Amino acid sequence: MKEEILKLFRNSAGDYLSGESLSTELGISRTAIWKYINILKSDGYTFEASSKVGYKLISTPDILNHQEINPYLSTDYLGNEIFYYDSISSTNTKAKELAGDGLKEGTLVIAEEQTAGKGRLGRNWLSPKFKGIWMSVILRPDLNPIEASKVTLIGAAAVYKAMEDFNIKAHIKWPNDIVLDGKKVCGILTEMSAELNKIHYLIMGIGINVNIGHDEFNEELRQSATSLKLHTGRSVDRKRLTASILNNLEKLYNEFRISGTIESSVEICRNNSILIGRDIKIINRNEEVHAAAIDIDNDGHLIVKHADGTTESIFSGEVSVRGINGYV
Ligand code: BT5
Repeated sequence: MKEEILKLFRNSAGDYLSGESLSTELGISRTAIWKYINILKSDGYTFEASSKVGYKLISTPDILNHQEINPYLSTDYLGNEIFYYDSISSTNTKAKELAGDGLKEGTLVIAEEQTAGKGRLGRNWLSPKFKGIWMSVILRPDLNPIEASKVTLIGAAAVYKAMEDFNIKAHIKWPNDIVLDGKKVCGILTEMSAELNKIHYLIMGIGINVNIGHDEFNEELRQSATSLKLHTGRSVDRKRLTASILNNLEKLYNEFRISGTIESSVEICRNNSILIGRDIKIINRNEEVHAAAIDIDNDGHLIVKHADGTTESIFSGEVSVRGINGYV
């Protein structure tokens, strides 16, 4: 009912709605309307009330639940169902649990804060409350498990496009980072449950530093991480950005579902790559190799050229890539 009341206010283009009209429209008593308005107030919505003309919605809270994201979503299935948490250990862990219970492709888990956010290979992911977008999507692609890393590129391309919608020009650092001003602003963690030749489900976890301030990063991250707010100098609307990522993700993922190719995503990753044309370090467990990044092929592999002139195609798996002198 809360969502239906909000919908009426959103459609009223900032006008007052009387208790009576709300009551008639929704088929509940005026006392019930008044109760719901009070609940919405305690959720962080503000209303102007006038005894003559009724209520006007003044502002909505900066939270990422279904009722706040849905008005900006144009997807068919991504984000239809949203599991929203004020605080959680890791949205990826929760999404895995839900996927194991059989929840549908497109189901989204989103939290205002993660207390044990995960990076790749057991690394940590800083996820302070209300300052970022910490979310995981359940996907069920019909794909051989060795090709799962392709999906990470679709995620990176979607985040890139969403930032572009906000006039923010980022770069993609293959395979799973988005970079601004030479620093990491977003990381993607794709995890899966599979048999030898069949994926049961895949979880795409996306973490974006939206409104994190300089002081909220620890000493180490200050060198390598940034946020959209630090880059633009102003707060960025997390709801619209979340919806824009999902809108872009569904488009790019649909191409893949229908044709099996990730060409549009690869093109975005290739054209906006921070690595191509640079000398890089490829770190695989304890081994470190220097090479020149020269391309990303249509399957999403990074093509590098070694000092002896041979080329190699690298698929993300467990490798980390760094610039010769630092993060990029
Ligand atoms: C990643 O790992 O970049 C994947 C991050 C995925 C986070 C999302 S949030 C929603 C979902 N739920 C989760 O639990 N995770 C996903 P990797 O490439 O391994 O990078 C991890 C490294 O990035 C760490 O070792 C730090 O050095 C650095 N790091 C940690 N937190 C950061 C942050 N907020 N911003 C930038 N860098 C960070």
